[in-house]
Amino acid sequence: MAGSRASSRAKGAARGPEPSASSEQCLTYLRQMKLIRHFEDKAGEAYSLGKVGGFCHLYIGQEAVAVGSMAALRSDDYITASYRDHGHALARGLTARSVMAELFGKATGCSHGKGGSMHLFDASLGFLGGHGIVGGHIPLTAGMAFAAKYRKTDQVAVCFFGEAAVNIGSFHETLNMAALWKLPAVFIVENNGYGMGTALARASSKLDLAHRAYSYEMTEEVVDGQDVFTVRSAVDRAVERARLESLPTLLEMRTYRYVGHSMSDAAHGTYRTKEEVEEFRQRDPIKLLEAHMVAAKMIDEAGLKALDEQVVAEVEDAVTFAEESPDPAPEALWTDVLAGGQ
Ligand SMILES: Cc1ncc(C[n+]2csc(CCOP(=O)(O)OP(=O)(O)O)c2C)c(N)n1
Ligand SMILES: [Mg+2]
Repeated sequence: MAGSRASSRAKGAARGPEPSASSEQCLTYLRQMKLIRHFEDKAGEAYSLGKVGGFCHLYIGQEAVAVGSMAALRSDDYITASYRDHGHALARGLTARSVMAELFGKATGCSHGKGGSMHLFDASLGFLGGHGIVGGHIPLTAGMAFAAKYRKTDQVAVCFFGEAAVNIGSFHETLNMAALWKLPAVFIVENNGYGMGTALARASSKLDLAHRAYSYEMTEEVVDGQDVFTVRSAVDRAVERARLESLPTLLEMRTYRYVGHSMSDAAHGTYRTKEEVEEFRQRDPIKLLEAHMVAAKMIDEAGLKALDEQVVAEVEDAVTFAEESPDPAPEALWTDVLAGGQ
């Protein structure tokens, strides 16, 4: 049964130490996760209204992975993500306006309207995509880590990808070279249990994906991807290993997406049961953090409501901005084509 397999995925994921984050830090995490969740709701809505072209993959359910991870990084570190990249971009600090405008294909988008949902970029923030080819950005990230090591900048390169990518050749080639050359890289596999409609057990001979690192003498860790504190501390350790010892790490974040693979499949799809989705909703990363903050008296009902209102207003503003922005000019076809171009 898909359900029982999915349930077993949550087992074995290490829970971190008791959260020691300050209330200010918790508030930042909560605000970012709520922003991503609401942004994604609105992106899905805009897609259904025909305002977003191309593909669109929502990050609903996985927010703690991007938010906890980005909090562990320095502002000059490098980041790459797969096509499911809205959450990573927002958590890294791209504005809701620039990401929404990119989804709408507008000139004010972070990739000037030429990338769309799957190709969000902002080099000034070290956010180097948004990549549509499964596993295609894993070797690129090793290249960034190599550049950092070569230039002795002590930057770290972090790569986010789905669990279907661990069966792609470039994953293995990259892990081998990253370990051999001692590259300052962090490889984060977001194991949400499915590659499109295919459950992990139907596609992978081994379910403990972090163990793939054994073959390459690389440190690995299995992480509860629904708990932002656990994510943060695991990425802290991996980043320290990369920055101080120039060693790579493979982190397997166990998570779940609450909506379809992309806008082309139904909310939960035919490959999993409603009950399974419901089971994972019990560990909604936003609810877990809210519960912690309420219990610790860091926030009350009024505070939560105010936060919701803030993110609703921010996303509303982003949609209006995207709608009112101009399309890219025809001449823009000739720019951003080559590195160093205009
Ligand atoms: C090389 C390659 N093969 C196939 C596809 C089509 N494809 C798009 S998404 C996807 C599933 C990937 O699943 P996973 O890596 O688990 O990421 P998730 O969508 O769950 O975030 C596939 C097979 C692709 N984009 N690239
Ligand atoms: Mg997946």
